Amino acid sequence: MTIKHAVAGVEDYKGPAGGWGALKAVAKALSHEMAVPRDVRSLLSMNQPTGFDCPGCAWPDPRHTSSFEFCENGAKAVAWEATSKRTTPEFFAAHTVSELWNWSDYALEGEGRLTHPMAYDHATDTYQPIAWEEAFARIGGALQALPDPNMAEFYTSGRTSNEAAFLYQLFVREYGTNNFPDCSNMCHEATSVGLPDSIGVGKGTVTLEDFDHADAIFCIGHNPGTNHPRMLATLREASKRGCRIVVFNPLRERGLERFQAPQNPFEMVTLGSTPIASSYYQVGIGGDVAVLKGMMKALLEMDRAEITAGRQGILDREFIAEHTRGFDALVANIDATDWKQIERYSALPRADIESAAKVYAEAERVIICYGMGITQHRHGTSNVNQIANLLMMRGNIGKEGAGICPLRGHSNVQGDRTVGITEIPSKELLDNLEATFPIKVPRAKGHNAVEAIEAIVNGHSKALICLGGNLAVAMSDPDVTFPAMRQLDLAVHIATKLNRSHLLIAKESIILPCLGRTELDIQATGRQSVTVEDSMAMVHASSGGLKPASEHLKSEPAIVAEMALATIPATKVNWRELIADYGRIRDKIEAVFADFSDFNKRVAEPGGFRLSVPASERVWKTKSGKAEFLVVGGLEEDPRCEQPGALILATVRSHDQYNTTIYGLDDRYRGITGRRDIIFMNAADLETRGLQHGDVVDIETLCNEGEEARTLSGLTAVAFDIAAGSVATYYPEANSLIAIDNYDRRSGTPSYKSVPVAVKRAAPQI
Ligand SMILES: Nc1nc2c(c(=O)[nH]1)N[C@H]1C(S)=C(S)[C@@H](COP(=O)(O)OP(=O)(O)OC[C@H]3O[C@@H](n4cnc5c(=O)[nH]c(N)nc54)[C@H](O)[C@@H]3O)O[C@H]1N2
Ligand SMILES: Nc1nc2c(c(=O)[nH]1)N[C@H]1C(S)=C(S)[C@@H](COP(=O)(O)OP(=O)(O)OC[C@H]3O[C@@H](n4cnc5c(=O)[nH]c(N)nc54)[C@H](O)[C@@H]3O)O[C@H]1N2
Ligand SMILES: [Mo]
Repeated sequence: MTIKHAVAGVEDYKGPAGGWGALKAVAKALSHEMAVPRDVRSLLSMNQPTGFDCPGCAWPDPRHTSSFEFCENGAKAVAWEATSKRTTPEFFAAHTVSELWNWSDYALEGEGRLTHPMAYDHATDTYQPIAWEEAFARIGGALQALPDPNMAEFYTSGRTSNEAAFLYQLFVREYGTNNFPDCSNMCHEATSVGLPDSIGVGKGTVTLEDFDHADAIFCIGHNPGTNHPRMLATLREASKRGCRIVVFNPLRERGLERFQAPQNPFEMVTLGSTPIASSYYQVGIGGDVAVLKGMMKALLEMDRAEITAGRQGILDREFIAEHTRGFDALVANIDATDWKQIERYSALPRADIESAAKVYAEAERVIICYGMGITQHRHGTSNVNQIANLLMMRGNIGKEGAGICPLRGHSNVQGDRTVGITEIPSKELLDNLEATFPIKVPRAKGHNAVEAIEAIVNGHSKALICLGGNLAVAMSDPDVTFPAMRQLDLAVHIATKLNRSHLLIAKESIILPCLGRTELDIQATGRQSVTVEDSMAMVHASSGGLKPASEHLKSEPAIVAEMALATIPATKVNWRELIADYGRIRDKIEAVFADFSDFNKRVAEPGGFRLSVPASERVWKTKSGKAEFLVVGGLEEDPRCEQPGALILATVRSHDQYNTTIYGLDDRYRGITGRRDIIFMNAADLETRGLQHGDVVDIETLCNEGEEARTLSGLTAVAFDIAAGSVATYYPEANSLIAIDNYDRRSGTPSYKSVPVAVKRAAPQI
C-alpha cells in the first residue's frame, strides 16, 4: 500500500459536487473580475428567455425557464468575459511580444478584455493600435494577393453565433474555398461523422424532457461536475425518482458521485446531497469499445437464455426488423469476440460488464450520454457507432425517455455546423447558397483542423483567419504547430482576450477585438440579438445587456462583413444591409436551410424551437433509409503499446479552466489547489515503479512509430482513484506529447485521450 503523505496543494476531496464550495467559488470569481457590483446583475439574465446564452457549455435550459438557472462554471465564464480588466494599447506598448511569450496562458488572458484593433510592428516587436479601416484593408489586400483562395484557412471556435457563422461561411465561400477547420474537428467530429452512418443525422436524438422519463442513464467518458454543471441538476432529479445512473470513467469524478444542489435550500442548509451514480465502473482508458461489445455480448446471452426458457427475448425484435439493417453481421462479430479479450481491453471483470448490461436490459427507456472520453481516440468514430448499436438493440432511439446524447462542448459548436461551417459541404448546402445569393461557391472539399495545420506546415497555406479560439494551443503537437504558424503571411485573430496563438507572429499579424455574448450589440436599426443551438438542437435567442468593454469593439457579424467587403471588391452580397438588422441574416439562413422556416418568428418564442432531428422520429436519413448496425473490427480504440511498463495517458480539463482559458489553478473536485503540474496515477502503478505519492516524475512517450520519445518533465505524481494502467494530466500543458498525425482516420479528431507513456522518477536537475 502506498502511504499518502502531505503533498503541497494536494488533498482528498470528500464533499459532494456543487454546494457551498460552488457558491464560494462564484463569489471569488465575481469579486476578482468584476469591479462594478451592477455587473453581477448580468448573471441574473443568463439563460433566461430574454437574456443571453451562457457561454459556458451547450447543455440546454429547461423550457420556458422562469427560475434562476446558473451554475458555478457558467458564472466563471461570464465573470471572465464581463471583467473590468482591460488589455489596452498602453499594455501592448509596455510589453514586447517576446516578453509576453514567456507569460503563462493564465496571465495572458488575465489581463482582461482587448480594447482596440492591433497590428504587430516588427521594428518594435510590439502590437500597435491600428484603425479598423486600415486593418480590413490589410486583410483584404493579403487575401487578394494569394494566388489561390485554397491557400487560406478560416478557423471557427464554437462560441460564434449562428448569424456570425453563417456570414463567415458565406464570405469564405464567395472568396473561394471550403477550408473550414473548426474546434469541432478536435471535439465531437467523431459524432458528426459517425452518427450519420448509424442513424442518418450527426446530432443527439434526445430532448431535455426525455431525461424525466428515462429508466436508466449511462454516462460514458464525460465529467459533468466540471464541464456541464447544469446537467447535475438533471441527473439529481433522475436519481431522486429512482432512475439508474451507470458511469464508465477511468477516474472517479466527484460530480458523478454526489451533488448538493446550490438551488435547493434544504440540501444547502442540512448539508445534504444526492447520490448520482448507482454504479461506477472504472474502465481503462481506451477500453470503451471492449465495454460496449461486452455489454452487447451479455445482452445476446441473456436474450438466448430467455428464448431457451420459452420466454420472450429481451431484444426489441420489432424495432430491429422494421427499422434497421446489419443486425446479423453485428451478432456474428459479437459472438466471435472473446470475453477474455474484452476483460483485457476494458480492464473490467466480466461480472461488472454483465451487471451493467442487466441494468440496461431491465430499463424500458435508456439514454446514453458521452463526451471526450469517447471521441478523442484513434477509433473515436467507431466508439460512437458502438453506442448507437447498443441503443438500437433494444429500440432505444426515437422513443420517449430514450436516445443518444453527445455532450457538445462550446455553447454554439453544434449551431455553427448547422449553418454551414464545414469543410465537407453537402451538395444541397452549396446549391441552396447559389440559389439564395448570386454567387458561385467552390465545390472541392476543404481542410479540417489537422489538415489546415499540415497545409501550414508544408507551406501550402499562407493565411489563417481565426473567428475566436486559440487554435495553436488547442491543437496537438506545439513543436510542429507553433513554428508553422510563424511562417504565415497573414494571421488574423478575432478575439475577446489575448492568448498565445496571437503571439505566433506572421508577416502580418492582426488582432480584432469583438463584443462578447454579455454585451449590447447596436447596429444601424438598433439593438440586435443573435441565436445559438444547444446540444439538443434547441435554437434560441441570446441578447447581451452590458455596456461593451470598449467603445472600439465591433460585433463578430460586423467584422466578418467588413472583411468580406475588403477582400471581395466585386462582392454580390449586400453585406451592409445584412449587418444593419440581424433579422435579415436569419431570413437568409431560413432561405438556405429548410429547417429554419419562420426563423424570426419562432426564435422570438421564449425558449426558442427545436430543429428537426429525423432519427428522433425514427426517420433514418441514411443511404439505405434504415438505421445501420455497424460492425467495428477488433477491440482496440487505440493502437496498443506492449512495451513493459506502458501506461495510457488521457489529457483532461481541470475545474478551473475553460479549454485553453485557465481561470485559476485549482481543481477542487480532484483535491488539487494552486497547481496544475500533476499526473494522476493509480497507487499500484506508483508502487510497481518504486514511486510515492508526491514524487516528481517525467513522462516519456512510448511506441510512437519510429519517432523519438517526447518528454514532459517535472510533474508531481498524485495517488488517485483511477483505473490501473491509466494516467491523466491536464490539457493543454500535455499537448506536446501528442503527435500531429495521431488522430482518428475517419473523423480527424486528435487522440488527446490516449498516449502510451512511461512514467519515471524525474531526472535530477543539473
Ligand atoms: N467549465 C468548463 N466547461 C466546459 C469546458 C471547459 O474546459 N471547462 N469545455 C467545453 C468543451 S469544448 C467540451 S468538448 C466539453 C468537454 O467535456 P468532457 O467530455 O467532460 O471533457 P474532459 O474534461 O476532456 O473529460 C472527459 C472525461 O472522460 C474521461 N475519460 C478519459 N479517457 C477516457 C476513456 O478512454 N474512456 C472513458 N469512458 N472515459 C475517459 C475523463 O476521466 C474525464 O472524466 O466541456 C465543455 N464545457
Ligand atoms: N490535449 C487536449 N487538447 C484539446 C482537448 C483535450 O481534451 N485535450 N480538447 C479539444 C476541444 S474539445 C476543443 S473544443 C478545443 C478548443 O479550442 P478553441 O475553441 O480554439 O479554444 P478556446 O480555449 O475555447 O478559445 C479561447 C479563446 O477564445 C476567445 N474568445 C472567447 N470568447 C469569445 C467570443 O465570444 N468571440 C470571439 N471571437 N472569441 C472569443 C478568447 O480570445 C480566448 O482566448 O481544444 C481541443 N484541444
Ligand atoms: Mo470541445
